[in-house]
Amino acid sequence: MPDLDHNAVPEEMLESLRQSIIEGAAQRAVALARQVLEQGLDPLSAIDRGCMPGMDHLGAQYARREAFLPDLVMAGEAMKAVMAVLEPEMRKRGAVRHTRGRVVLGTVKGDIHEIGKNLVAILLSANGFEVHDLGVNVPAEAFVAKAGEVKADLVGASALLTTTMREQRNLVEAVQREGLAPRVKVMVGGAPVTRRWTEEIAADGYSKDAVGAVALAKSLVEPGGERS
Ligand code: B12
Repeated sequence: MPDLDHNAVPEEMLESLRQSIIEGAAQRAVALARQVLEQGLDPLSAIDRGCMPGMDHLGAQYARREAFLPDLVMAGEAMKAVMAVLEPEMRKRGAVRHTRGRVVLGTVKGDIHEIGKNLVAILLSANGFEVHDLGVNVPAEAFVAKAGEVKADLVGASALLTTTMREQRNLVEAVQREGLAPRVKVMVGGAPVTRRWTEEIAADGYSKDAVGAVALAKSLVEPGGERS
């Protein structure tokens, strides 16, 4: 039997794991994640070297219009399935996953549109953020209470109706009133939301899509991150 380079086996598997995330093949990704663990690779490396590069690659493809919304959704679901395997293993080994930041997310009061918000949640968690999704029809006070409870870095509010956008203003004001600002940043989104509206209500940033939301979140939590 030829000598095997011990690193070559996991590396090859990691490449397949990356590929399965890009393709949104959840079952294959889960099987590969299990194999990688069996090979002795630690779960953190599986995430950093297998899953994240896959998500980054797809994000770049999306920006170049070489991948589309359903691709992102499927990759996000595959990532979620893999995390369900890796996270318990990390806890068992006492490994602490580096969190890019804690985000409290929801659709504002009076609004039940959730598809875009869910996509933002999936991509943020897939990219290393700890997401606390409060669902839909969320009053400003609930965002603020949760942000305090989990020591959030970011609050993200989605609004799809011109009539509910004003709840985003209420949220910005509540965050300021409760003394969470400027440590806790507010990002807003949803089809009717514009940069102009973001500036008018003094939110910290907005993005027109979920990939942009990830970039925005990174820039807001990283030291020296730009306020957009
Ligand atoms: C699906 C849909 C529904 C579904 C929602 C199902 C669900 N579970 O979410 C149902 C049928 C329930 C619904 C109900 C209503 N809807 Co509706 N709905 C839509 C529709 C067709 C698509 C929305 C959608 O999911 N888009 C796809 C996602 C992926 O895009 P997105 O939400 O914009 O999210 C992206 C970005 O905006 C951004 N983003 C989103 N959130 C966030 C948050 C942050 C923090 C960041 C950074 C980024 C970000 O990233 C996302 C991903 O890329 C839109 C039309 C449209 N084209 O937008 C109308 C639309 C939003 N609805 C509309 C209306 C009027 C209603 C109703 C009032 C209808 C009625 N008379 O009952 C009710 C409102 C109920 C309520 N109280 O909320 C209007 C709003 C008009 C206006 N200007 O206010 C629209 C524009 C349709 C229209 N042209 O008239 N709706």
